[in-house]
Amino acid sequence: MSQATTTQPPSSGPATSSGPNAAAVASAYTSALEVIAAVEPDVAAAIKGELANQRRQLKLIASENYASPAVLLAMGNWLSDKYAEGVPGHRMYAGCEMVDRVETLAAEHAKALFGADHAYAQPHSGIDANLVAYWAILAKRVELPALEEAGAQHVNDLPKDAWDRLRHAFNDQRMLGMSLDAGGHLTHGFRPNISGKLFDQASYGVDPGTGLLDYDAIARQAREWRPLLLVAGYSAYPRNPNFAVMAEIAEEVGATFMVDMAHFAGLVAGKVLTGDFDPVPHADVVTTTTHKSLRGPRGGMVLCRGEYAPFVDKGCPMVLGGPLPHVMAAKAVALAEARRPSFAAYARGIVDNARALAEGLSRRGAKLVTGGTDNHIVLMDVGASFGLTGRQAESALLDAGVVTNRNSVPADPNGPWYTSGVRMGTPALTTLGFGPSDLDEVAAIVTDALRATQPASATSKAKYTIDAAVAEACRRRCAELLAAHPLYPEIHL
Ligand code: DSN
Repeated sequence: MSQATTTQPPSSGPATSSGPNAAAVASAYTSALEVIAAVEPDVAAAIKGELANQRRQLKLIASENYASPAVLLAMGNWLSDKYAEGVPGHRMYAGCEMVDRVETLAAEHAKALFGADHAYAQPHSGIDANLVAYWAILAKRVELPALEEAGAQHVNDLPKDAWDRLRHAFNDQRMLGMSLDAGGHLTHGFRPNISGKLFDQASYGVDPGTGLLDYDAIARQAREWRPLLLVAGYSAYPRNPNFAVMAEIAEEVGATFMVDMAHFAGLVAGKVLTGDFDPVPHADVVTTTTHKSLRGPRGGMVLCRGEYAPFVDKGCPMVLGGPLPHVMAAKAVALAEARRPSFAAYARGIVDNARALAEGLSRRGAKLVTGGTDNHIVLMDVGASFGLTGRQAESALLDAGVVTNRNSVPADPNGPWYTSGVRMGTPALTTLGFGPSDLDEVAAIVTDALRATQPASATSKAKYTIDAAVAEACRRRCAELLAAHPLYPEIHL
């Protein structure tokens, strides 16, 4: 396997510090911003403003991170100017040698890192990766048998009546996925997303007493529902699903097993999740984003067994626009970083920090969904803990210098907009070099801020008041933590 040759951050220390490359990184950004400012100064100002904001606030959004300067710089260049529909060596445009090179590097790094048969690095986002996966599964499980039955090689060869039957068959398939209020994702068959309009979806939830997945109940539901596709993966579940058990359930009912590991790909890459908890050996298709715990550029990726590869590779132009070669280059850099031993230490740090945050919150009286965490997520029930809605708590925490997002809790009385929960995650702060004692102080800031917050009236689920002196003290404590763990310290703007 070839290694990425791009300049990379040092293999120890926070990934946001460039070590011996610090001067080069500082000068690259200073020069780039000068060039941008000469054309549209407001854009240069917004870029600087975003860094200032990120330096000012404690980032506890579970799906965000800080990519390294090498990853960020790999995106700002002329690879962006190339069209490259198709796959490496088989494109619709001439002159794609360098795009082939970066796409192949990204795929090879991903295969080696995750032990996958095949990797497809083109998806532009997690939604796109899931769409590629759904259409690949439909192509293999529904379209291919229809073509074989008609003795046709290609959909264009089907007579109109056979094509009409196939179009209806695409829309007549069943999916079983995790319910939204248990921590599932909108793209797993919910009506506001295209997946819910395409598939007839049923959801599995969690045990109402423990908040944990109940595999016997899921198996019973799968036997009854007989889905074409069983989907596992979450965006707000603080424990680790057992993918070996889920794969057995899928096999028993003849379903394709897909795992969306967007949230926890970094924990898989860093070998925190192994055996039954590593989705790659157990699933037919695995989708991910590259910018969450994996700490790469904003984008998506699909891994699959060899038998699904020819269908996955048709993602563009099936559901994707032209690939983004500059982003695939950055994915290759990030995946090369994730293959280093330091990334495994980072992944362990994410989980240690999440535990410290959960313990710190619980010790101070907060109620957590499932009582704690085994992964990077802590889901706090702010209704039960502080008498607030998620919306009120999210806003009050922002006043206190902490960025989170509100999230439903199981059987949420406040619905998906106001919610009763606040979701927190540790990938970003761990990248900055925060350790468990820092996360205990974060837990103290969060609980101090929320204890000083009240609903503004009995009728509004959004309005709140926070004690101004407490908010100011919390912001000062956040600033102290961030000063000890600076973001891109070499960049002075
Ligand atoms: N937006 C992502 C998250 O925050 O979990 C999922 O799509």
